[in-house]
Amino acid sequence: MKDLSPRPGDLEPIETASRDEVAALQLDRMKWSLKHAYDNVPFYKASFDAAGVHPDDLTTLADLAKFPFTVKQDLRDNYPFNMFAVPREKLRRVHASSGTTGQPTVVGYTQGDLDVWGQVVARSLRAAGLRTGDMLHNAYGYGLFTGGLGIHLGADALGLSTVPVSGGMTERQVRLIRDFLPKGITVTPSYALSILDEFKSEGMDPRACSLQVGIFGAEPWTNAMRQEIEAAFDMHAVDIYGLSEVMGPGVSMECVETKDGLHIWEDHFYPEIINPDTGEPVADGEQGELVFTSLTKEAFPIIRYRTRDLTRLLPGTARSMRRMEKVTGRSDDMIILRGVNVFPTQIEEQLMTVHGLAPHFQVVLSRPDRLDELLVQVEAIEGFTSNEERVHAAADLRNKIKRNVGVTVKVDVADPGKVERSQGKAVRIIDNRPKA
Ligand code: DLL
Repeated sequence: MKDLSPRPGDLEPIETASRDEVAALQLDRMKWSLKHAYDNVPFYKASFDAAGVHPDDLTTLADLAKFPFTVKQDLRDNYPFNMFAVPREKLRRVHASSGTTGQPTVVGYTQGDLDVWGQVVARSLRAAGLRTGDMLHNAYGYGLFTGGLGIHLGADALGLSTVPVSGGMTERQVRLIRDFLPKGITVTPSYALSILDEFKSEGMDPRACSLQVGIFGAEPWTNAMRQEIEAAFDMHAVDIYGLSEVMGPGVSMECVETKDGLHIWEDHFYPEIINPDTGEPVADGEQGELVFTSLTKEAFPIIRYRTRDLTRLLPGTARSMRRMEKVTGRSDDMIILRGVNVFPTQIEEQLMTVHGLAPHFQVVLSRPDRLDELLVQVEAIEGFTSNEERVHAAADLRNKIKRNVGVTVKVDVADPGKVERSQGKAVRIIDNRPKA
């Protein structure tokens, strides 16, 4: 793999500023953001008043803990535009969740917000090793989802040659990579695997393609998956995180030279980790739920938003900003199987170690009697056809999950191509249990 580390002069001053400088900037901006939300969004005025706090009560960063949380339901209740702090005419863009599981949530951006978004995504793409003039194959979905257009904004700001291919039409993805010779690809890790399959089925060697770095996010993925993808494509694989409510992609980013977790762009997004049961903040280094407060957003300020993502905060390394560890899962993706907490990423981690199994899987929950059952549906790799070998691989995975995750599951090894493919975020959990 090529060395893509930054060169002297590549970074913005804030990326290497002292912690004191970062904290001073954060305090100024946080005061502004709380006041902006309180003065312009009736929801925040009501929620601060109900909690007996006022923006003037914030004199240190730690005072933020006095302020109430914001949750997804608050956004739903204020559908479509009641969370906005600026008149509708000031919006230059709206994005929304797909709304497949209820009322969609809507987010909006002023021109100033789009400029900041472009800047943090440009910073993220640069942290991955891309430079002005490089070509980027952007396979995140374009549309209401923030992935495609958010990455595009940053690619424009950095001055990349962007191929806005969006998700889907996998054969065309491979053809364009082959013909255009992009240096980077932005895509969900699960869809990257579909692209990999397509390379192989066309008899092309993915290691010989032009890609030097893949920028993967929008869903959880493991370090085991990183190794698999890096080996398959002979390219770097780095993690990008974000959520629409806070901005979109580019809230935090892993640096290609260290690959040790994601630096949060703390000059714009203030992170906290809380105990998800009590809501109390926990110290850096401790696991919990990630909470964000926007520091500069104009159209859609967001105060103490509970992401449901589980991680911990770590000190900066390649940049001054603190890191978050790879997200292991969302509290609402957590399966509680006969009393044990299980995340799909833990299953992924185990199956990557079993010979003969492909990294395509789904977890099917059912309740045949009164007890929940978990079936891992996974695919055999091409050529792994003998029934005996498959039975052996299934038993191996079952044992590893029992030993390392602590639950008894069933495993079904299917033919290659049998597990449904995603073109964006993978659907990992199929819950067939009767609804209460
Ligand atoms: O997924 C934004 C994004 C697009 C991030 C492209 C990275 C790349 P939402 O659709 O609002 O926004 O979904 C946000 O996706 O709360 C996490 O649960 C999950 N997620 C996003 N990035 C990661 C990641 C975009 N790198 C939700 N690792 C978040 C794990 C991630 N989970």
